[in-house]
Amino acid sequence: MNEQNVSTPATAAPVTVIGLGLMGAALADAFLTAGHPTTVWNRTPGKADPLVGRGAVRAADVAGAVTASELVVVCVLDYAAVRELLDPLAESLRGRVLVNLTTGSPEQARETADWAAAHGIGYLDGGIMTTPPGVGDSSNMILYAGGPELLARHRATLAVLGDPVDLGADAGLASLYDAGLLGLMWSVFGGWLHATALAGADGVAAKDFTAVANRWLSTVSWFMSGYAEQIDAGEYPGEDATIDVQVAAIEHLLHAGEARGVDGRLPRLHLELMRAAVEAGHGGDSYARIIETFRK
Ligand code: FVH
Repeated sequence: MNEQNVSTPATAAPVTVIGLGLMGAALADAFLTAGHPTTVWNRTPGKADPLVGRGAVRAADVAGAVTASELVVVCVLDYAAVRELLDPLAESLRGRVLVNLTTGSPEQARETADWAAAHGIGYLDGGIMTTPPGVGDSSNMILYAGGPELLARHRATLAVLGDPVDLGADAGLASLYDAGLLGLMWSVFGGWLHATALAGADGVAAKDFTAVANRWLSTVSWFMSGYAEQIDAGEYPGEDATIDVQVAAIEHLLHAGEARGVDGRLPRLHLELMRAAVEAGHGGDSYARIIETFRK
């Protein structure tokens, strides 16, 4: 146990963590570091050993884990595992708060919230927007949905995992945001890797290109904020740059890639989306207009 990392504020509430895979272990570790009395349980018991060595209490079974704390955090593979573990313990959970940080669909989240409500269980559905090494860093977000009052009551405890972002009363929204934000991440990764391959073909080191790319992303983020206002207004004036001008620009990306033997599927997809907007008569609009293609 690393005593130097563990502080014990008088107000640290007891918490239970069920599921000690890579993420669950990181969550339990963050609670311990912040001085919360932490009870842990995992299907494969040995995964609890390092946490027990840091001061966690090992529950003998899931029922013991559930009854050890008012706040019960679960982070297992999927919702099927959550329900398999907790359905038989609904009565033990009554009056407690279940925080489900397992990844799932909005529909699964809403169904689990309904199950919890039917049994008098407080329910928060969450989406962890980082990987295990980022848990405990307040610059990383953890999205919560389904219980603004519950989140307010337990904010101080949950804040030790990351910055809690309240998405409101609809329990499906953390999963919906999570799925969409992962899609955004994969699109960014794809564009960055394609561009890094392009620059690399002319001898540019990935780290050199990425330093410039990261600055560009903050400008792109600024574009997005402006375009979001257009989307909410349902109007897409091409007052900064039109789709027409971007069709011309993306041709250069395609040609540069072809000349260097770089796979062009990603820019061709963007060109296809832009051309659809142009063919529908919207070439003079801003790039935000392309949301209409996704909506179809
Ligand atoms: N790792 C990450 O970066 C991401 C970040 C965003 C959120 N995800 C989600 O977190 C859930 C758990 O992910 P994980 O990375 O901890 O996954 P594993 O290390 O594979 O651990 C899986 C745990 O689930 C337990 N488990 C699986 N099936 C069952 C079951 N039927 N009954 C009880 N427990 C079950 C497994 O137990 P064991 O195999 O050790 O016995 C692990 O504790 C996941 O939803 C991510 O999408 C992580």
